[in-house]
Amino acid sequence: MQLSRVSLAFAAVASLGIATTSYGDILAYEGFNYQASSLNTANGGIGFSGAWVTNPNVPLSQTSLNYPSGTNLTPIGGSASSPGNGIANRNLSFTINNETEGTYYFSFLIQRSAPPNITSGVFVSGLQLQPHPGNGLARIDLGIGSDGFLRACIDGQPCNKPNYAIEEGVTYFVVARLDTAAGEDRLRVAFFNPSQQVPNSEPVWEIDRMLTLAESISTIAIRGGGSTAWDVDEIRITTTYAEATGAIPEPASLALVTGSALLILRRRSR
Ligand SMILES: [Ca+2]
Repeated sequence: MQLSRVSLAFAAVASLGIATTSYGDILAYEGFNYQASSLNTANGGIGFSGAWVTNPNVPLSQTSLNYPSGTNLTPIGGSASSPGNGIANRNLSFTINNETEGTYYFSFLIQRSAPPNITSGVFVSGLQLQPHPGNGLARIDLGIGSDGFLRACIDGQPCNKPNYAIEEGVTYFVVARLDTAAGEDRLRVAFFNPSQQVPNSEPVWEIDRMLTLAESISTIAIRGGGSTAWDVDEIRITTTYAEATGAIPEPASLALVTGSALLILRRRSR
């Protein structure tokens, strides 16, 4: 009897917490929910202006990559492969102005599907955030080096990387936070392997660097090169950490309500 009372109280607290929490806005989402076999001219998702333009072809799989276990997000549709030594661009329907104060989150799934290849130097393949299709100015690269390491790079500046290479055939969840401001901007990145719990509050970021982005961000790109074969899925751009990761926010009021509920239960049990 007492147990069911406790369960009901927590169910009520949980539903209250969710019902009163704002999750902010998803600015863009691409889950690769397409029947076609290639990405060129695909025009789904939200937050985009126009379709994907790929050069060369980007093969689509009908199977999604998976989030780390316990992540409160569900992939849809399939996933995309890397475009060989090419690029796939898609314009956003909004612009991130790097000279105005703002906070943005980016998340996506990435998996390396071939051994490292460093015969031609380290080339970074991955998701690019850039001002114009293909010109590479003020570009942020989040992805995989041809040496097999995860990397976060800013165009023309040294890359940052965690001190481990990513395993072939293992999907990693990449979460990034970009704070824009007049003058210097700040980029933070964390990588989660399939068994790592994505925390409900912001993680200890593995990469945290200041940078100066000269232009706005209005395009995303899937960039291939250096013979690094990889897959990408579930691209999100949001204004909150919760929307980017599926984390359940913990509003201050929830702690208060939980405390009150426990107090009531203690009184009843006496
Ligand atoms: Ca998907």
